[in-house]
Amino acid sequence: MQLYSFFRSSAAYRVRIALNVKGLPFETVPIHLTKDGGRQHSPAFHAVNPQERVPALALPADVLLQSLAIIEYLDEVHPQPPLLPADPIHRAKVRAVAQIIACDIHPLNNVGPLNYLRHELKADKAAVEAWYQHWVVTGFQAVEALIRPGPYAFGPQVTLADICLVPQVYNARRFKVPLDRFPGIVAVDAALRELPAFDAARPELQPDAE
Ligand SMILES: N[C@@H](CCC(=O)N[C@@H](CS)C(=O)NCC(=O)O)C(=O)O
Repeated sequence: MQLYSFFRSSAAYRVRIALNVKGLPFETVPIHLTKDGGRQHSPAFHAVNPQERVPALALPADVLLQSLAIIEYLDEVHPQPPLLPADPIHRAKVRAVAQIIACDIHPLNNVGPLNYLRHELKADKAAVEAWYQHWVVTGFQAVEALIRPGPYAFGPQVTLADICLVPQVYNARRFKVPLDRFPGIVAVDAALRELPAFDAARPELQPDAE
């Protein structure tokens, strides 16, 4: 498998973690999101992903898009270890936390919207940072209330919620969002980053890291 990735992309970071948790080898194909106006917009990558975003996972005969869809595919085809609990109520709770991060926090703080704030709406650096922090804090308030640390977000098994949480905490730290109000999230993040599958996926260790 080939993973079209950018070292700092939190959506690609999720898929790297999932591949590592499943023990699946993959080759990284770096797509730089800012050089040359963003290489995700190149014709070559457009042919891979018409949405012009990473991640994309190339299988021998197909390409999968969208981190959550890719991770659920991996979980269906390689069920061990499972990334969702067996109980339907517990599955829904894990998916809810994953979706707060992937569908509610991340899209507002993504490359495209931040560039729109900077270039179209002429927001200065302080305003962009305030926007970024606001949406992380709002989302993390919900995540903090919903997780049940022990040691991971929903107990001793790594789930989809954990896979979404660590990259979002990484991003929050990068943008200097104060995390002291979220002791549960901080503890879960620290416990997860001890795991080799999470450690190997971190941005600094990727072949395209800067
Ligand atoms: N919902 C998508 C988000 C993918 C996404 O937006 N990726 C960002 C990097 S984290 C990207 O490629 N942005 C490029 C751009 O907006 O031009 C997923 O979960 O895969």
